[in-house]
Amino acid sequence: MSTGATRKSSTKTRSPSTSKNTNSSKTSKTKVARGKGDELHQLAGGNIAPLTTQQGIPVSDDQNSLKAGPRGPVLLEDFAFREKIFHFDHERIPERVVHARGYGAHGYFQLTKSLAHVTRANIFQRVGEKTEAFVRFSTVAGSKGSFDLARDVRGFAVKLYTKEGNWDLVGNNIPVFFIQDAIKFPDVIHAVKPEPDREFPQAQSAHDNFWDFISLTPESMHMIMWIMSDRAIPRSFRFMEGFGVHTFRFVDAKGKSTFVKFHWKPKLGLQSVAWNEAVKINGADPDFHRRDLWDAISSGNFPEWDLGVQLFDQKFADDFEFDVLDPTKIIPEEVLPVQIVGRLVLDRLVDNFFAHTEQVAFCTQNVPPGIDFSNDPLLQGRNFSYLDTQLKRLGSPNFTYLPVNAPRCPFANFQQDGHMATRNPTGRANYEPNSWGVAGGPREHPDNGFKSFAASDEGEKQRTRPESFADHYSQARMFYRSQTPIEQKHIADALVFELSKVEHLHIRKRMVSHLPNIDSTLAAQVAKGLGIDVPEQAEALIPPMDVPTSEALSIILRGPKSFKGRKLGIFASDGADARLVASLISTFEKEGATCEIVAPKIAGVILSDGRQLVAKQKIDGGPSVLYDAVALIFSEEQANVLAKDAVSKDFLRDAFAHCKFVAYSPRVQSFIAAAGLSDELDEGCFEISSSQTVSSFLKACRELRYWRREPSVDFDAQ
Ligand code: HDE
Repeated sequence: MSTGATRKSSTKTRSPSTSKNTNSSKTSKTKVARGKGDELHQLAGGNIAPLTTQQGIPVSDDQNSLKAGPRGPVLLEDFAFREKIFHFDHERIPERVVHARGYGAHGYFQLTKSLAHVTRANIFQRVGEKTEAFVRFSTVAGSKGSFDLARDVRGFAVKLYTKEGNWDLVGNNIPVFFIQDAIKFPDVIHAVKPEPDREFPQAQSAHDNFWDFISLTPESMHMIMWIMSDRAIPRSFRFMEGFGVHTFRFVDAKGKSTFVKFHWKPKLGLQSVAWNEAVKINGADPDFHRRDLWDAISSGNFPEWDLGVQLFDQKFADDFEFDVLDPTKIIPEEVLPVQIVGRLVLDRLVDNFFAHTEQVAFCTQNVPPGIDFSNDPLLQGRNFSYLDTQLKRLGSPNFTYLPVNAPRCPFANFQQDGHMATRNPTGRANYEPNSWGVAGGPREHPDNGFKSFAASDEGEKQRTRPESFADHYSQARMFYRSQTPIEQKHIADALVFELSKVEHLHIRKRMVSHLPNIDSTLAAQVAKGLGIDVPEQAEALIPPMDVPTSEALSIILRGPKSFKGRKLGIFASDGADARLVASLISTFEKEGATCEIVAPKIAGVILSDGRQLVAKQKIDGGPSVLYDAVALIFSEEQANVLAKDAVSKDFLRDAFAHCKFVAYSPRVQSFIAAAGLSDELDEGCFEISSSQTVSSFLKACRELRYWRREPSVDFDAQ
């Protein structure tokens, strides 16, 4: 023990305690050492549970470590201190190698149409029956602490706790993938992640490595069209579709197989943000998507999706012009309709992020009897990867006992022990066969147990791609040509943006050389946006075909008919017309939308009738990018004052530039002029003064954006 600290003066004692306690009366030293804990405990009436170590030993002082004298060295003997620091040091587990940033919620699946005729899967038998579910949404490339609105695929992973075991449908919000064979997965992910020498850029595909890989991988072109489209910058998880991507099999009680593709369709419709908006949202609110889900569920607006299936047989698969095992292809809904068979509702937030969202372990190989795999080589590779990665992340094969991962149906087998075994069988038999009768443990079930579909596959062992996977451009073309002109412009803009961040000209050119195979106008626009000539067309293994376009691929053509679930930002000033504010709020809330008040000060504003309207955001923290539509309700006097405030003007300028519907109260011309928009106002802008004009504004907002404005405010790829 050190005896170095021999100074006795109590006035030298340092403590985090209150000033009252630091007065150096005789007893103050002891009081200080015992610290806040006791005091707060008493404040709460002594009903707080005592703080203990992990071993249950009550802790007397959690403010000061054990020392040899007030200024002496800390003693190794202090087991409470050591345990606390030891546990803290080990709080982190490895983040997911992909899809690290995610957000989850609990809910249920409810069957609305029986699928008993095609599958024996228990979950699809009884209409009306509910099955517990956990869903985790994610981005792919960014690390756990990255921002929500990266241009990226969104993970849409669903765990369904069925009566015959867990079914993990680990999908994305885009129905195709970059590659056709799982052996290329580490390459595509390495290429998109931060470059290994410099460890940037974070959560972005706009860099040389990504486009170098992509431009050398023509099979990715269909996926690239989706990734460059607004699908990759969704407004929120609640407004995006989900897809199982691969072809799976349903298997009925007699062992007959039907191919199936899974779709999740958001009840609120599809909606995305604009790219310039996404860039700004990431600064204003990096948690934009998780906050949206949190707010929706906590306010009782439970997000909901329909489950749809595309069912087909071997004959359809043989006749279809693309290979149904190729994960870079879709079967258009117009060719094979999506039948709605159930609904997924998220109605419960997690109460501990780590326990649920971080520890949830999705495994594509988790399928109950009645659901089976196809030979899609990506799916087959995933079936190895997911189990493997969970061991790395969660550290023990017993991750299946964690509450979020454990099946809700009974489960029993002879697997035993291992790190953190928390569920241990009792009794003598830990092997099978045994002759211990009932005490001998569980037995296999030849009738009800999982049986793989008896597919007959044979062939020479070879490392090869089937010829039927060789058409890399036709569906990319189909996707591009199925978009409305404004969506096509966004794809071109996105390519110009991304390739402008690529430093090496030969990579930019190599990428653009693929585009004429997709669409010559697209190629010309992107080349122009980059300031280069369209390079010589990349050679296609199979010349692209024109296949019929599909309306279902356009967000705008499948847009919602209402403003439900969206958010109106009301920027109000002192003296704002109280009746107008009330009318806006009641009209939009009746529609099922949320209204958020933005004001110069967080305390809010005093309305024309003298009442105070509390703000949710101070203007500097509530830019218009956070809202789907905006209304400016100012008094004439305050409009003149705010006309001098740059942030207030940005609120309007951005809303206008992002093609939002804008409403404004009468006599705010000075503000609009100061924002430079006096001559720009168009049919997407509404002067509102009565409940009729508020209704017309809402009616317009149902269209979500006034896209007709975009060509006059954004020249990216023009
Ligand atoms: Fe994943 N993927 N993936 N993936 N994936 C993972 O598993 C992998 C692919 C998807 O919220 C990892 O638990 C391979 C397609 C989602 O926890 C890992 C291949 C689709 C999530 C893995 C793919 C997905 C993951 C990392 C190519 C859409 C997040 C952490 C064959 C159908 C799940 C983990 C969650 C996560 C491997 C391709 C969706 C490494 C090898 C295609 C939604 O196992």
